[in-house]
Amino acid sequence: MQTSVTTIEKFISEQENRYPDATGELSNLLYDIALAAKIIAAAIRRAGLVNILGSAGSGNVQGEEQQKLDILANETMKNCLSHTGRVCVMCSEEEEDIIPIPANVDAGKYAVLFDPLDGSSNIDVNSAVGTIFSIYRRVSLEGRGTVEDVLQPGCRQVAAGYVMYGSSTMLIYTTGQGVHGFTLDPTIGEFLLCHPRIITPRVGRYYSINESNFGRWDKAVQQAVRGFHGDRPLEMAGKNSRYIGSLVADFHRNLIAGGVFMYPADTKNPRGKLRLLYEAAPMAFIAEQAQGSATDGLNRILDIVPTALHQRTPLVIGSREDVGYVADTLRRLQVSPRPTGTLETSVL
Ligand code: P6P
Repeated sequence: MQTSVTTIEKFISEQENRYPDATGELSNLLYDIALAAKIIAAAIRRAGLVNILGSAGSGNVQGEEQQKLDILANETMKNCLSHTGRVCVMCSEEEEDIIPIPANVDAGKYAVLFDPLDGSSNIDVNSAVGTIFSIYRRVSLEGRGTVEDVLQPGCRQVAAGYVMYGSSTMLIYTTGQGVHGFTLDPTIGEFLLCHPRIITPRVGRYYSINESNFGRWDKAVQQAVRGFHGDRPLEMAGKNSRYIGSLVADFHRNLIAGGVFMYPADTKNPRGKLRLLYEAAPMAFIAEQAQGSATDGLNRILDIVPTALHQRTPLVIGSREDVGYVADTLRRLQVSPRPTGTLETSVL
């Protein structure tokens, strides 16, 4: 019987003990998110069963269940975070405005942003989906949190992570001291350490991009992707293509095996499709902590100063040399970088 298992609580506590001035609030906040992940995972594991049960009833039960799962994940994150006294404000992909803390609860020192269930359209085909979270220290001085506590550049994150509901449920996070992975053991309801200090390979095996958008990309982007096809082997060896259409799943595979994920701007999404605050920025923090990198094609994601809650950005993220190759290709083809968020044309 293996007895050297390390639970996420034990691991976070050991990490915290390295900082004498740590109050334990951030650790407890991470436990709160781990609890939310367990609740969401249990609901997702039953989604198929609901579908089977639902077949005796209305045909659209699964559809309602899909929407319910988005809402359930959002409500679960809010319920696990809002009454703790550790959070001053939240922001969710599912809600237009910032989410205030209940009036009868002390506002804490952290702002938490999340995409509660990213890629949820994949649930009905049993593909991996995920929860993505990002944590900042508040900048407002007291009272209820404000939008300024949320609109911070990614370089100010104090923690970020994601939960992947795949063949197993994994929680990956960083607090700036490396990237660490945990797998949920459903028999005991604990996240157990499985991937301490993840380092992503310098050059990846995979490239992940929705090639059906090829005709809508800028010429420079098309050139960069052709490089991943292997048409300029002296510059970049060809890679295997893998694309699930779920950011957490595509990112996680590349993080472990090495690879680059791209969601460029295109004529349909002139600022890109993915959201800066609760998709690109937390994943960028993780990528950089795993010795990878993340840009909008040219500019470091973590340096972008957000101006809107649901602001979108082009994204190139993963193995450092692959991300650098894309930027070099765009520069070589003289794609002029514009201040992020003001792209008129699909630069990337
Ligand atoms: P497309 C899922 O809807 C999502 O937001 C990300 O998880 C994923 O990377 C992307 O959209 C997929 O977009 O246009 O390729 O289907």
